[in-house]
Amino acid sequence: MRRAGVLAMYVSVLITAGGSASQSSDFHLAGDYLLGGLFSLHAEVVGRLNLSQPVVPMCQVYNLKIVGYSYLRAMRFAVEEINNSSTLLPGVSLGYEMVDVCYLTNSIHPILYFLSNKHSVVQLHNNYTCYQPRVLAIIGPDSSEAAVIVADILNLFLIPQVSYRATTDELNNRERFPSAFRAISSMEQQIVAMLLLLKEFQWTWINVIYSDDDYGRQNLKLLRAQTTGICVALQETIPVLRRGQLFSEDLQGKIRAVVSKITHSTATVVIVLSLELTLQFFFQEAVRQNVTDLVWIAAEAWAIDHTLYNLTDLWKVGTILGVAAKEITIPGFDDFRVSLAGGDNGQASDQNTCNQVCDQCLRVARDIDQHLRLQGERIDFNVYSSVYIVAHALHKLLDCNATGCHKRMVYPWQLVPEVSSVDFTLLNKRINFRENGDTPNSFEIIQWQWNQPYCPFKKIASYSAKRQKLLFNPHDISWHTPNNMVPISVCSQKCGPGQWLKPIGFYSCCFECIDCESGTFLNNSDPYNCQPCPTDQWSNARSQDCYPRLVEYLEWQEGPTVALLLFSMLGLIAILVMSVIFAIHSHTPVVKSAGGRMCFFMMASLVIGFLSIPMYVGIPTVFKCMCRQTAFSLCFTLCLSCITVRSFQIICVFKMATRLPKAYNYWKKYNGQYIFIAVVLALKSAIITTNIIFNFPAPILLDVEDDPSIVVLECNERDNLRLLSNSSLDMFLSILCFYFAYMGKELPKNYNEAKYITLCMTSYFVSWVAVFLIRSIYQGVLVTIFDAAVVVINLLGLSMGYFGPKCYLIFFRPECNTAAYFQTSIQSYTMRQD
Ligand SMILES: *[C@@H]1O[C@H](CO)[C@@H](O)[C@H](O)[C@H]1NC(C)=O
Ligand SMILES: *[C@@H]1O[C@H](CO)[C@@H](O)[C@H](O)[C@H]1NC(C)=O
Ligand SMILES: *[C@@H]1O[C@H](CO)[C@@H](O)[C@H](O)[C@H]1NC(C)=O
Ligand SMILES: *[C@@H]1O[C@H](CO)[C@@H](O)[C@H](O)[C@H]1NC(C)=O
Ligand SMILES: *[C@@H]1O[C@H](CO)[C@@H](O)[C@H](O)[C@H]1NC(C)=O
Ligand SMILES: *[C@@H]1O[C@H](CO)[C@@H](O)[C@H](O)[C@H]1NC(C)=O
Ligand SMILES: *[C@@H]1O[C@H](CO)[C@@H](O)[C@H](O)[C@H]1NC(C)=O
Ligand SMILES: CC(=O)N[C@H]1CO[C@H](CO)[C@@H](O)[C@@H]1O
Repeated sequence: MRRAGVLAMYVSVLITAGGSASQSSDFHLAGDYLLGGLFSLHAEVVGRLNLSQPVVPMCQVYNLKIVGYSYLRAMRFAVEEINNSSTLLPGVSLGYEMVDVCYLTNSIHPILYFLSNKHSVVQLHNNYTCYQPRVLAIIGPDSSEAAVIVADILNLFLIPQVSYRATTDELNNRERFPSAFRAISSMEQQIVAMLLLLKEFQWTWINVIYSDDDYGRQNLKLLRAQTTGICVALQETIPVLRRGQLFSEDLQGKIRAVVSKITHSTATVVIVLSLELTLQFFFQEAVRQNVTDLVWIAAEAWAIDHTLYNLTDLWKVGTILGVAAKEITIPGFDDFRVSLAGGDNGQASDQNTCNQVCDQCLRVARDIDQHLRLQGERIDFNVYSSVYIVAHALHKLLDCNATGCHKRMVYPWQLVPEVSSVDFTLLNKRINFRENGDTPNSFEIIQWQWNQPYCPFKKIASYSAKRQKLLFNPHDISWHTPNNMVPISVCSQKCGPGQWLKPIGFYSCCFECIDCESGTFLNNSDPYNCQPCPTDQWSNARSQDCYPRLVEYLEWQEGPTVALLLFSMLGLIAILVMSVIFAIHSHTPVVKSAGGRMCFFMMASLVIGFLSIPMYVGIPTVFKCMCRQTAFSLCFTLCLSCITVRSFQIICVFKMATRLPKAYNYWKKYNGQYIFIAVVLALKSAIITTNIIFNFPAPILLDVEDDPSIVVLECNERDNLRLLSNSSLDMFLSILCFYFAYMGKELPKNYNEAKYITLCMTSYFVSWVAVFLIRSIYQGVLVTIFDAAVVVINLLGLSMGYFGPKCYLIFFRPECNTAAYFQTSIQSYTMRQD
């Protein structure tokens, strides 16, 4: 049954002549082992195929593609060099069979030819383990599409295939293509290089045009998958001429529309992901429509295409940059390319298959020799290295040593593992398939130059696949712009510092710039949102950072401070002077009636009060806040209680002493006035202590409503309840004071202090009401000034209002300051009473 399955069927391959080549030519070279080469010497542009007959298309009817010939010669050069070499494959001769695939048109026929045996027969088996096809390995073909077609067929036969220009990532698929290798970096690396180029010049707004074929679509897919931070303004296809199709009006119209869209786009950078042939018409149309000053980024496929380079007036379209294979000079190849090696220029008389002829190749190559030399060996090196890869694999397979090889029959599938494990150095370049089945021959960025005929494609940067980096030679690029400025291609200009991006539509590259509000800032890590400043910091509008808020407090050098200090100083001096006067005149009736020793209590407390004024100035500290809360409060209460007691005593002397002599005696005996003062002070101290415990007077930062850039540093005493409890005792004392003053209003003039006390108390009441009001309306330093001013006014009021008139009497009315005078006035009072 199994044998029946192994049906032997013979496929006859169309052959024009039989037998193997005996003479060297561009297409054949006899050897112990043959390599197949697939090159595009012609490309499909003109002519119509005859589709009504099953014949292999003849490439000669198409336009010549001279770079293909250069690649073909590179293979020939490599094979001859290996033959001549005494170290690589010593004693073994390599041969080749090369066929023109004319781009995509003729891919299958050459494969059948390579697969067939000496008799031009491909046997149909189930098991090709022992099958010996014509060639041992295949180099090429050039385009990705053709390479995939060829690989699909070869994967059954496990014939090693090394592509020199097919960048498609499909070939990386080891399961699908176990025997396909690539001597060029992948499409993906090309896209990475392009994106790095965009990034380098900050082009974030781009047009992409791609050919309507596998090459265009695959590249586009890779590009779109990686464009983070880059927006595609316009994405258009360029129609591709199909097999046998002629360039039509319809096609022309489509191209015209694409060019027109590009001219109207706001993006100035155009990425062109297309094979070279499609672009002829496109760029002709671009020139016709006067497209200028754009930046074109060429895919590897057309990056060094000399036919496009030679288009009339193409220089007008702007700057053309391209991702090209690295240039590696092959010594001797330039001369070899145009030499008539082997005495045969390709018109082999014994050709075995069609499309192994190119009458004009050598002549045209010689015509443009100069140009080919200038563009440098890029893909040529890939072809050259492909041949070396196979040769090294064979060298290993044949167990070669320095002098010879173990020549024997080998099957192509035996070569596959050797190819995948090659590792050698060629022209100082390490070659292996360690990474993804690619050789590390990477890309570089070139610029098309029209004004320098000796360097049409100038290298401006090299791409390192390992580091994913472009290394630029600065100043190498000449832009078609005034002052050689780098062209700008952005949807929206960059925002200024402190502006956030408000996206327009769904493009991340198009945005409005909006200023961050004050109190917020823009952290560069998030350009789409302004972030609020920390609470102790502030920012102006359009800020990138916050600064600490301005801390305000009453400063020493300010006008109000100076005035306050001046007044308290004067008050202090006045009190000191008065205390001296009182001390000198302590025996006089005026001093005695004013309270005698008690006056010195009051004066001392007033001195302390005045000394506490500097506590309101400068940076508040816990100590200062504590002083503010205690010093004045205690002093004031002490003074008040003294005055109250003294008023009470006078009333007593005149009224109580006569009516309630017992009570008066008790009062005198137990020093009632000091007990009273002590009790009041104790009460006050208790109130203050409670306040301090419940509301510790530490400095705090307070916001100012009108100006958020400022904070006020002040003592934590803005508690009205506390204020109220603090002054309630004082209030009570004041009211008592008032009451006694009122009761004694008919007393002798020298005992009657009603009007002075009223004055002091009124100023006290008014000022505290004002403090309440000011505190509820204003914030900030003004309140501190006001607090201090109130303290100064009250202290001055007490000292001037109470002690001032007495000093006046002592100095200017000494006649009133006598015991006799007091006696008289008391007598006249008692008389009036009666
Ligand atoms: C195709 O070939 C046939 C036979 O040679 C011929 O009659 C026909 O005109 C050809 N068609 C074209 C389009 O050349
Ligand atoms: C190989 O050697 C021959 C003569 O030995 C020489 O003519 C030819 O140029 C050499 N080929 C290469 C590629 O070196
Ligand atoms: C294929 O043929 C070879 C040699 O004839 C044999 O060793 C091998 O087992 C065969 N493989 C299969 C799957 O039949
Ligand atoms: C291009 O410019 C030329 C001359 O400057 C002009 O004659 C022609 O009409 C322009 N073409 C287009 C499509 O604008
Ligand atoms: C460019 O075109 C001119 C004629 O238009 C031709 O003579 C020249 O050889 C071409 N150069 C290249 C490099 O193709
Ligand atoms: C090299 O290999 C050949 C054949 O395989 C063998 O005859 C010869 O002895 C080897 N020479 C050396 C130096 O190993
Ligand atoms: C800005 O953002 C970065 C990263 O999120 C963070 O490390 C940094 O602290 C931020 N800066 C400010 C001022 O918030
Ligand atoms: C070792 C070997 O076979 N060398 C041959 C390689 O090919 C050239 C012709 O191009 C012959 O001259 C060498 O003998």
